Amino acid sequence: MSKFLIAILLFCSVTIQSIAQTYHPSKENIEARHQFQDRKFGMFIHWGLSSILGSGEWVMNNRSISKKNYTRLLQVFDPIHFDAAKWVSAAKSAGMKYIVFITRHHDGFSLWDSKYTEWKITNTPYGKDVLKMLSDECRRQGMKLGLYYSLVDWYRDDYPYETGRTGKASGRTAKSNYDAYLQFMKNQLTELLTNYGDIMSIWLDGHWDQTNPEGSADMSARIDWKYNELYSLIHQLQPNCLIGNNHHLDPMPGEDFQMFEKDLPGHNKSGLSYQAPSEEMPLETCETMNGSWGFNITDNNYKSVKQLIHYIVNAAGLNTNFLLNIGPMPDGSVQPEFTDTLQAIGKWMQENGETIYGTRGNVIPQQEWGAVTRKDKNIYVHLFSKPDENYILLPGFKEKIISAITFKGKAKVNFKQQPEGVFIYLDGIVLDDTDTIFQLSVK
Ligand code: JFZ
Repeated sequence: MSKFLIAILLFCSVTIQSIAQTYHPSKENIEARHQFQDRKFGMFIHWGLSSILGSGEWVMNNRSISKKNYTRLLQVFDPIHFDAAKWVSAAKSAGMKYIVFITRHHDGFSLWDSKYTEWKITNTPYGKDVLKMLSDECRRQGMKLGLYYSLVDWYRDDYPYETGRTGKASGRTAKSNYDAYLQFMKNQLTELLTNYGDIMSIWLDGHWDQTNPEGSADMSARIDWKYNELYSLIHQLQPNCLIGNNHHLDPMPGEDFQMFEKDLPGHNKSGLSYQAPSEEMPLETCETMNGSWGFNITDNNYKSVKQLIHYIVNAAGLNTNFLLNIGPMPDGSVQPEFTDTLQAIGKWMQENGETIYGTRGNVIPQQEWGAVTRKDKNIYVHLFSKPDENYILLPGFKEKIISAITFKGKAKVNFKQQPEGVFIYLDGIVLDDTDTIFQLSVK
């Protein structure tokens, strides 16, 4: 081959690649992103066969359960107290504006009546399509619905388990076949995006199974996931469905929001968030109410109402949605520790939601004392605890403030605008134990 021809071929392949990597979200998709950001607070639901064992959703992997043994759960699953209306009402009364439901976790079990597998809810004694009931109920109650879909599969032979980090005790011996597995995922995603109405988001998870552990220097994937094929299928089926992928890396072309796990963007206490927050995309972070996603019978490490309210506010201050998880029990009911906390959060959101919903963050850099949100001409300053001084400073805030009041009670608050920022004086103000909110109005 002549050098010229090689050069042309090289040029073509580079251009084709860069075409595949450019993604121009549609107008309705951009609009859906804004609406998603306005919603701010959602409910994550981890539930499935694994719930029966009361040991979290990774139990198959963590207890090295083979496929053969795990399959026994199929004849046991009978969630007689599952009531979609109760779940959706619980989310609604907590002030949550969307639900993200696990349709298929790493154990590969489908919680809907999929044509493409026998490993599904309709083959349990329960026999009913819970996703159908949940999506109908969401529509009835005006709740948006997103779907979690696992990329890693501990059950199927065609998933490239040989190069995967998890699901090693499944007992699989057949050679995997990613193309077949990809087709299976496409078929299933097509069902999910065709038979259950408008889907707000597809929440993918499992990329990390094919990489070195988080924080390694080399984070390249051991398989080509062909995300462009999955992503374009999703966008083709529902253009305003937002794609997020829990790969814990920088956003990839075709994705519509960036997610964080068990941390605020820019923080990495959990060791799962090395990625820098995107400045263009909506952000979301998810967190558990105790320490577990799926039902865990010994996990009593519940977060307090106050902690979770601070999480919502801090997230909003960082322009981030908060997706708070429940792991319902195997019978479909939700334990009172969760429902009580959700009720209390809901009461707070009812009184103070105006300072959260529809706001945007990053008004000032993150502060020790709390967080700041903004909607149009209103700046909401959230103070969590009494500072050492009798004031707080909003560093670098330059816009002209015309009034400052307490959000609750609307009492006048003293403030001073200086070159270094805005001082809000706390003398004479009764501080709230959870969050004292000041409302500043700008010109
Ligand atoms: C993932 C899931 O594995 C988990 O079960 C849950 O659904 C959560 C929301 O998302 O969390 C992860 C992701 C990656 C690792 C661990 C947990 N990892 O790389 O070790």
